[in-house]
Amino acid sequence: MKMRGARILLESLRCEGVKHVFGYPGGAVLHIYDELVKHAEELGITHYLVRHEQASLFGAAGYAQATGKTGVALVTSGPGGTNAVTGIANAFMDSLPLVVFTGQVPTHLIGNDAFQEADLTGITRSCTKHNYLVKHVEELAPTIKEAFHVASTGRPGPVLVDLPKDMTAQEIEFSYPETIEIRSYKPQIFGEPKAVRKAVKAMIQAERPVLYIGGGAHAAGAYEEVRQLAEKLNLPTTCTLMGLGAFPASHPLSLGMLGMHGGYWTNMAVNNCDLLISIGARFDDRVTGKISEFARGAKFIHVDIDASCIGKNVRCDYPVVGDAKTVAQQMLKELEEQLGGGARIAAKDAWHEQIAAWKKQHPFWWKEEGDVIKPQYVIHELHRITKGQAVVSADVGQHQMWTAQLYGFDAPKNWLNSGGLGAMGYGFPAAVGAAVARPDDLCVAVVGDGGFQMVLNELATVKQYNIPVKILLINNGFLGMVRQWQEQFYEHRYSHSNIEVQPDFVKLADSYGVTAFRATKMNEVTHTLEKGLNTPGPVLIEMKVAREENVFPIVPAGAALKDMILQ
Ligand SMILES: Cc1ncc(C[n+]2csc(CCOP(=O)(O)OP(=O)(O)O)c2C)c(N)n1
Repeated sequence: MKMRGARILLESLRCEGVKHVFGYPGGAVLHIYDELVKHAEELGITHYLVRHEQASLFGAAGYAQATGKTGVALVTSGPGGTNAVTGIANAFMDSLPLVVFTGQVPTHLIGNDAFQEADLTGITRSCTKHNYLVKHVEELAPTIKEAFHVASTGRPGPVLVDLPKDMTAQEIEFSYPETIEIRSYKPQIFGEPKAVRKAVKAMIQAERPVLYIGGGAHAAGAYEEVRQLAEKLNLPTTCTLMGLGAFPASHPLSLGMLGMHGGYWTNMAVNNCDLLISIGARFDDRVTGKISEFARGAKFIHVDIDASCIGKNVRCDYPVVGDAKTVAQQMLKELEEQLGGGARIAAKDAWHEQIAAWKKQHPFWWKEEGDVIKPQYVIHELHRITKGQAVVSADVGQHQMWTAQLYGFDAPKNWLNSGGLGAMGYGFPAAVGAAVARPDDLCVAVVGDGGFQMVLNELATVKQYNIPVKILLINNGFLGMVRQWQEQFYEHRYSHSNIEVQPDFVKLADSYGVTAFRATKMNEVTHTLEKGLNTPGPVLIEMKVAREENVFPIVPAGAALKDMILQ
């Protein structure tokens, strides 16, 4: 059957199993929106109208983080596309599978400085895994097929498809390709057996190993394999900010998060290990601190599906290119073989005792001070009340780090945040995406008053669709993380980080028709949280917290992990 391009796009989404799209209309995508209103229901696609294009990307990213499926965003040309760039860059940094459709001026006007023209493929070249400008309607369906394939395979990432308006108007016979073959794109799934063998030998012999898990374990779904490796080899296991939840926080072998705001015991373990086994992590500077001092006495195993990651930041003794789940399976098999051949796993009792002693010496802590609400206590209570089972989406700042340190993620895909780009404004719209994807789960957005003010217009979105996100606003009246750095590293000079001038958030939520509660004293925290979390529909829960609380430990920028400041 002949269809215009706009309908072909929607039919292609149906073929890809897409059920949810986050978007914002405009002139260049009007044909698509017209087909949406006519056919969305029969195609089983629900479109969520956000209130700023950035939120469509963050919504799609939250959807992807909470499910592992590809998130889809649709925005118009020019400003629609440029407003989406932060969200695209975020997905690129955090390796999230997204397909982003942008409108473009008609092909004959491209390069004419036409109304709402922006070179979106040019602008996003360095922050997409791949991008396409569709110039012939015959290419539309195959391009979409390819876009979904590229976004979700190998190291996932955002793929942009730029759609000139005439491409969505022209008619052609629709057929969707069943398979796709890209000659130059063949992600390596299996690790090279010799490399796996060498790595496993080192793992068996190590006396002070640490297993270091990153977001790649989520992307590959390597949960069971990672757990088995840790248990069989008795490996203390740490997760990056992006890896949290890939290994259960309550597991006896769990060390929690490492890096700039990692636990003292975790960073000490990494610093003193003799073998660091990295699976799906990229040795980000927030993890390593001063690179020349990072785990100096250790050998490194680095498993990554992206060969370009290996050796990029740290030297690597045992590189293994491959999918985290597949390589971990290969490692388990190899382990059995080497043990069957007489190899003996090195004893590690002294190592575990040492780590336990470090933990006892400096656990996470905070000081209670009268009535004033301590933000750490709020996160502690959130964990207790939700039994650690909520989907928690954080924004960026101090509250993000306290949540990462204290929520204790046991299950995968329950922790969403902007790790690589650190984009304020992520937490709330990402929680919207998660709540759309997982309607049966409690979704909480933990946000600061700075980041929330970047996206609070999305209160209209959650009201319009009755999306039951619980927004937990940790309000300290400061751009808290900036203020902390100014206090610690700029002699208390609080330059433009005070944001006490702000709306009455409870009244503001109320004006959107969103239920809101506020606590101002420690003894109000628990029941305010319980009331908010148990109220159906979208809810704002504001906690007026201590204004100048700091996140500890902190490794100063550029310092070695061992030089973390503890209080
Ligand atoms: C879009 C963007 N702009 C600026 C920053 C730099 N930045 C990092 S944390 C932070 C403060 C966040 O303040 P708030 O949202 O109130 O959270 P808090 O740190 O107080 O918990 C800022 C400005 C950023 N990460 N993202």
